[in-house]
Amino acid sequence: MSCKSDININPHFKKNVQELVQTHRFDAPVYVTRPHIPTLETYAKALSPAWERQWLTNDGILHTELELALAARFDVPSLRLFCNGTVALLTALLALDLEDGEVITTPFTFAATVNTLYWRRLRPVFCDIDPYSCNLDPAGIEAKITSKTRAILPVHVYGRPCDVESIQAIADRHGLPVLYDAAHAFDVEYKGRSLLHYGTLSMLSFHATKLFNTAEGGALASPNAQLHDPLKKLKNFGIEGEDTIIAPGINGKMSELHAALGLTQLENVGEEIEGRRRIAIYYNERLAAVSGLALPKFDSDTIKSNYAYYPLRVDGEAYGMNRNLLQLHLQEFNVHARRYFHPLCSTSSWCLVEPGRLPIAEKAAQEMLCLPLYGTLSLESAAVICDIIMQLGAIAHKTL
Ligand code: T4K
Repeated sequence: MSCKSDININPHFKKNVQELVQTHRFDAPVYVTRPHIPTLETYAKALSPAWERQWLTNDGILHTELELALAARFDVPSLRLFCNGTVALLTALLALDLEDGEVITTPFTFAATVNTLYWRRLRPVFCDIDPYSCNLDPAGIEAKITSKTRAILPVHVYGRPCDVESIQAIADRHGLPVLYDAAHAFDVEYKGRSLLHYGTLSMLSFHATKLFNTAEGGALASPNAQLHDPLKKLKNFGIEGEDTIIAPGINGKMSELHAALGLTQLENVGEEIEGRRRIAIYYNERLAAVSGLALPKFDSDTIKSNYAYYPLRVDGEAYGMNRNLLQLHLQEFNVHARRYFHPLCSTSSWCLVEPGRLPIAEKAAQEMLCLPLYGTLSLESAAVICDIIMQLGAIAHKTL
């Protein structure tokens, strides 16, 4: 078979794709995700206690209610809300007094994970990832630990749990804190309890693109209450009472408008997960027979998944076209799949790693494509998306 980059100039391929576009193009864009939102009436009702009190932020009652409800949901002794996940992560670095050293982390994540290190003059030391989970591979961590290492910052990518036991064993041997980026891990359980029970602190993101969202928002959770009070002060400029500034804190507070949105979501986030599960299982059934596509696995004996993403892995040779071309062609059908996570964080100019040093992550960044997955995506739409993917592969094989 010829090189799949020939596809765009091959007239037979083009003609066949155009014919498929005629019959399978969506009228409205199908995005990688859509936020789970209440009706405006429901939202207004949830917000009304704040309106009545004319109290919009700074520890409002809706904020407190959401904070307590989430702590109870995950059964953790400490959970603090933030204005977004990035500021939560930054505040965690401050709370753990991490500055001017090295942090061992993964290159296969959203830019925010690694960018926060820059703000504390911490140098990311990248370890390669596990080829299946795409999470930091514990096997590579110990060799990277030096006298300058201050912490380990793993990410539960796509909500798939990291190898938390191995990571904790390494951290304990070296006396290092573990700060999890759990932006994708809302409601994920490992061995019967929330994943947030692992590590020193875990950050959640409640961005509009997340399973549970407050438009913008985030949280820090911990299996112990040691940092519960300091975090409250640090996210409020580091002030204590009216007379003392205890640390160079930040404005990381979540407003009542955001908390109200979160409270409405809590009531039916289970339905959102169920809606996503139906689509993810359907994708798995329909796409299983397509050569060159590696499909995600979900729930297992030890893991309760949250179906936050549907990461499809594309082997270009076997499928008929590579991931980038598949993404481009899907756009012709108004299907907007996303290359989470490309580019790797290790390609940023401020922490550049030579190509070839992180081979497993580099391959994943070339091959992963997240398909549309959200609770209101209909099975009919998912069926059309599967048809398109199957037929694009077949056309590539037939015409090249
Ligand atoms: N760590 C990790 C591992 C993360 O994934 C993230 C965030 C963070 C840390 C930082 O947490 P935050 O500070 O954000 O709380 C999005 C999000 O902006 C970002 O929050 C998220 N990760 C990342 C994975 O995805 P983009 O550039 O893909 O967003 P955007 O605007 O292209 O949205 C994607 C699609 O979602 C759109 O095509 C349509 C749909 N969408 C989006 C928005 C904002 C809607 O339907 N409605 C909306 O309101 O980054």
